[in-house]
Amino acid sequence: MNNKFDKTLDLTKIKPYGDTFNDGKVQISFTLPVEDDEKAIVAAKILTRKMGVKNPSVVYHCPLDKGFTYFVVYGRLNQTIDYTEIHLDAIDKEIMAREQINEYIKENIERKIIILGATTGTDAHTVGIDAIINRKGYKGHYGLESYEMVEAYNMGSQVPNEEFIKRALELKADVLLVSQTVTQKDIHLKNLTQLVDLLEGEGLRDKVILVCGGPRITHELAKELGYDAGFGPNKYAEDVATFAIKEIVNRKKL
Ligand code: B12
Repeated sequence: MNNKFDKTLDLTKIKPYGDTFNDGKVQISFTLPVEDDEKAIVAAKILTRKMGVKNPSVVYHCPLDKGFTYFVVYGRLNQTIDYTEIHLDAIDKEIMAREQINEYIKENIERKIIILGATTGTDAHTVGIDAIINRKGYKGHYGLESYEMVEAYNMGSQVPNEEFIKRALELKADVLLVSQTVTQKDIHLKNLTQLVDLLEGEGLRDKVILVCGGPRITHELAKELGYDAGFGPNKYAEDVATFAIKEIVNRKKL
């Protein structure tokens, strides 16, 4: 056994790990709008050095289209971060199963809860909201429509915020679920905050549990935008249902 390698785990100074512990090795990929040639490789190295990466080496490059080149660059980072300094406002990690959720609602809320969901604004991605709401669910996790104690409605995609709110009022929804694939220069973040503003304008914001989700959504981002919670990839109906029912019960206690 070779003992010359650093094996120290110091959570106040963590850095990336590639080949051996604390070696700082990273792999970065990006595209530059130039032809795939020797000059482009030098450009990729200069750019990576500017990112703070030491000894960059271009290990892969290929033309994506005329005038566009894709690169993979390896290198080393000296920077460290203090992992112990990161404090998140995290969502409860104990996720209930569908049956437990139904039982919890029966015992603590004593009526069906009403959940309305949509992909709002210009966003056309429907698969995320369908995964959460539609009966068949996603990856073996049944959707909210299959929950005995949940009345779930899915408005689909490209739903204007005003229409979403109108339907929420008609249904007297307890929980609003918004799916958003944040892209196109962040126009979707503006759409998410517009919904919060409109709900506040209607005096509804505190009366509903407002949750968003999508491939680039984190709980932290959702809170920043004025939502009660946010869910990203690998989250399913039971994650959001557990959060929502606990939140309904907590609010009743206040
Ligand atoms: C299918 C697809 C499309 C289809 C959508 C059709 C449809 N009916 O949905 C079409 C062709 C319309 C499309 C269009 C575009 N797309 Co598109 N699309 C995809 C693709 C291939 C799959 C997305 C998907 O269905 N994922 C599966 C679902 C289940 O995953 P999910 O949405 O993340 O949902 C999970 C979680 O996020 C979470 N979740 C999601 N919503 C919610 C909501 C709540 C309340 C909760 C609790 C949880 C939750 O739960 C789900 C299950 O775990 C992805 C690439 C990829 N492989 O992911 C690109 C992708 C999402 N699209 C992308 C882009 C850029 C676009 C366009 C802007 C392209 C363009 N320039 O025109 C347009 C936008 C059009 C518009 N107006 O919105 C980018 C987004 C980049 C980014 N920043 O993240 C991706 C990642 C492709 C890429 N690599 O560039 N797209």
